[in-house]
Amino acid sequence: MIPDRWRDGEVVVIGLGRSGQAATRWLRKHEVAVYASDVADTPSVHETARALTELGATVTIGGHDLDRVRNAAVVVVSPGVPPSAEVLRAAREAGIDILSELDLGLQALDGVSYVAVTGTNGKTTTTALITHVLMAAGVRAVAAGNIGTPLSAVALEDETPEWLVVEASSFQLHDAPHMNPTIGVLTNLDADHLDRYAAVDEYFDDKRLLFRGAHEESIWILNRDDAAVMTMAGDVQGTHCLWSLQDQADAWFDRHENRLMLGDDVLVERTAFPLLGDHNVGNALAAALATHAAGVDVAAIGRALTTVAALPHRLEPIGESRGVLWINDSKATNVPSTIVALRAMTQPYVLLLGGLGKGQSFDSLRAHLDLCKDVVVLGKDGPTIAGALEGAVAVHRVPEFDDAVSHGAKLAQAGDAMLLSPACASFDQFDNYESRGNRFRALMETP
Ligand code: UMA
Repeated sequence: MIPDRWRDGEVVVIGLGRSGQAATRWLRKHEVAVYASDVADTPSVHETARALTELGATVTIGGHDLDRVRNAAVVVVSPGVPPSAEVLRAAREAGIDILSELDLGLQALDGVSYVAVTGTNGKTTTTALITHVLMAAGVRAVAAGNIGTPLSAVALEDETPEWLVVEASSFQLHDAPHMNPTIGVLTNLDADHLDRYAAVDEYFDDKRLLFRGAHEESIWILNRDDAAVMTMAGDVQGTHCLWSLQDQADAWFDRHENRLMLGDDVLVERTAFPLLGDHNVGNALAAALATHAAGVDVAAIGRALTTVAALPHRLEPIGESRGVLWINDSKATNVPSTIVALRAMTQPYVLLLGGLGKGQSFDSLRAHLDLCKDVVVLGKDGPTIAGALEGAVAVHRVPEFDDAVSHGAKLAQAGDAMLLSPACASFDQFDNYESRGNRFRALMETP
């Protein structure tokens, strides 16, 4: 798949996180000349630079050589680099093609059937559920993309999977002209990433790119309860399969009988599916439709859904301390995700909110605090959240994360839950949401 043009010149890789490293390794394995660079100048980027230099790549850190970028055969970009970055502007102005690492991976894995999953929330869980069901049915499936393993890293493996399950973020879809999944899933659409996009429509435009390769054989798995999803998918070519929590659909939740259905067939009793919250019922219905379309029978899907575990940092019950159930939902980095968690709660709870907001309003949280006893607000945007919740619930302002957790733990009583579902990114106090969730767990274990 490597065009002669790339071999004649130099491929430029921007960003040396997981994506940039995997892309560089894959290109070097195929003996393509690579110039890779990162604006950061940290010990870990130094270590990456050393390893990639050993493979024959030219690497600079602490900035990008824009002249080299302007002469690239193609630019491969990491998802964390915004289109507005100077380096990408320079490439665009010089007329250089820009591909996301995801697109490079799709090309490298050409011929492998794949499910692509996108949406504002639920895409990681849905990706994991689809992979779990396929694997339980004996299919060699691999989850990749935004869920953590770059596609180029999958392409580096000796064994090619039978099915790929690709979680695609809007950032990755932005420069992915080869996106053309066998099965595509759109979980839901809501405002997000307003720190990167000037307006919600711009963000939705990137999500729409899931459908860019649509053709008659495409299969689309869509959330019928989400009007924005139905509008976006509208008359996209291919077969549309719908799931609903409200009404009968191709896959649906029979609330009366408390069971998940695929058409007229019972998939699984709700009580036998271990994940908390209606939203996870929706994720399971989407996964059931996707895996059924991939050839797994109803009974095997139902069995597999009884053996799933909560993903780390996603509404994950992590243990009990003095009769209080601690729930780690650190992955909830936006308001809609936190609302989903609040709606899943079935016992009184103390809520930890705050961190670095993404520009959206926190007012909509007020309507979902029925079982919430106290809110502890923390981090850079804690004061904004406190202002938004004023009068709706008791609010305690404790800026530092550790102090906020120990304050929350003092407020919670036996029978309550302690819920970390921050509605904010973690970058004001942590490297990422995983570190924040891990710290929460550590504080539970050593009160
Ligand atoms: N950088 C530059 N120049 C710039 C700007 C940034 O060199 O002008 C550098 C940064 O210093 C950084 C790198 O570019 O080193 C960007 O790396 P990255 O953030 O893309 O990191 P990766 O490790 O490659 O992780 C990415 C995804 N990160 C983002 O989308 C922000 C990971 O999703 C994904 O798991 C991984 O690829 C593998 O596919 C994380 C994420 O937060 C989980 N995703 C967002 C979300 O879920 O909300 C979209």
